[in-house]
Amino acid sequence: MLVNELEFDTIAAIATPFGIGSIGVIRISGSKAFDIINKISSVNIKEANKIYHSWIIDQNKNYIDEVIILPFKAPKSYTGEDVIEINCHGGVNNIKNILDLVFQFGARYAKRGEFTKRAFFNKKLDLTQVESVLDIIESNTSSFARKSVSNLRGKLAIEVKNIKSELIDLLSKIVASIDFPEDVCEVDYNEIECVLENVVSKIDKILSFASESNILRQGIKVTLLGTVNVGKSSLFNKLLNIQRAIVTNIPGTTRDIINENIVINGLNINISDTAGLRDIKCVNEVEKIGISLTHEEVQNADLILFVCDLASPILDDEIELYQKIKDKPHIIVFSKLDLILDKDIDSLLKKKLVYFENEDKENYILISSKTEKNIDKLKDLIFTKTAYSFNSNKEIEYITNVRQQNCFYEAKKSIQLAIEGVRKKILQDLITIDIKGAILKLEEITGESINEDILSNIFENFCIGK
Ligand SMILES: Nc1nc2c(ncn2[C@@H]2O[C@H](COP(=O)(O)OP(=O)(O)OP(=O)(O)O)[C@@H](O)[C@H]2O)c(=O)[nH]1
Ligand SMILES: [Mg+2]
Repeated sequence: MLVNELEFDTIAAIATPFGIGSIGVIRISGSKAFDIINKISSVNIKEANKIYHSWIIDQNKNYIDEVIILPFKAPKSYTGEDVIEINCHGGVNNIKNILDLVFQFGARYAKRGEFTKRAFFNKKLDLTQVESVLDIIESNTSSFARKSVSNLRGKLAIEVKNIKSELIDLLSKIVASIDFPEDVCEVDYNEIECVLENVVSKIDKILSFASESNILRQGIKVTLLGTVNVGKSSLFNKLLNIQRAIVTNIPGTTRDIINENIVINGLNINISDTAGLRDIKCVNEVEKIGISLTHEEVQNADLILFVCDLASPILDDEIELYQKIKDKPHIIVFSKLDLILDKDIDSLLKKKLVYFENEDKENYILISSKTEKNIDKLKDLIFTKTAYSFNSNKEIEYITNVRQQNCFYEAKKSIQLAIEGVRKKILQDLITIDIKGAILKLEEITGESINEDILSNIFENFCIGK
């Protein structure tokens, strides 16, 4: 399989988004890249790392576009092959005209992630770097993009290699003593345990940033919940700063779940507005469906904003609903503050809080979507609440994804088995089996040993042209 993968043909694709823009970049990679460009360029392209100003010309000597051409020679390119980048004028049809010519002269359309796949097979990038490329492209927040760059620079891969080389050194010592018992004495069990413990603590350090990594990558799911007409959609619109959801004084306005993303202090928050909950007997079929969707949405929420109208008397439905969600992470949002006279706020709040088991100050807030009072404070509260395991001041040293984390957990499991063996002083030959198991799992992280299904899975997430 690997051999076939290495017999690459020449591929091409647009590397910039397909649409209207001042510049579009077409990338060609493979052994025919220079041949192809020289068949369609007004200037002869031969030297690498030079910038050529040229025209693209078709077989009938028609001028197609004025371009800048950047040639790279293997192995000094992104893919490790000969690469030509054509900077042309943006615009779907112009790019298509040039790409058609490139295809006519022998390139084929690149598949998803194929350029990066070639970079991986040509050892220009290891698998952690490949995954960081995807993270950088797809990051929802600038903080995640910035953090992902550390892995593109090889931060995770270098640490994995360090850990692996400690295990390989240990393994070689043990194997040498087994193979040449007369010449090499048996490795001291204490020494083996010491190396293995050290490896576990290094893996633990990487894994200690796992939940922060996951939060940075996926963001947090926040759901607005409450009875009808309490002001959920009004608050949703204020948090987004756009009129996204319909707001009326008719109870049961919202039916479908509406999802949008906002960024608070560098954290990606996926916020959803839901149908207000009320007695299902009083509502029509459409609202019934909306209500059942709300229940599902609450199950998946990382944080619930329980909206309660401060200006209206508390409802039985509200008390019942609160009992259902009180053990999940939540904030009680008392809405419509502008409708209450300042002098009445404290006593009203006191009365309402009784129904909410007199929750602590940090679990509730009073807001007005109309005057925007405390909307920014609510955003801060959402951040501190959702960031219970995420401290933006904590320097996240290692960014990992779930695949990498699973490999680390598996590697750690094998080493712990080896440590148990060491403590029982079992034959050192048997201990090597678990050490080898851990090494294989570490190699899976960097892609030195990996199965084809996992690889395909990773590259299928890429876009065409990357
Ligand atoms: N004065 C005042 N009125 C508000 C405020 N927030 C919402 N309202 C009004 O309350 C009514 C209901 O608001 P919505 O935001 O649609 O309430 P909802 O909870 O989404 O309602 P459903 O979708 O029916 O469940 C509308 O008439 C809003 O203008 C507020 O902060 N102050
Ligand atoms: Mg609504």
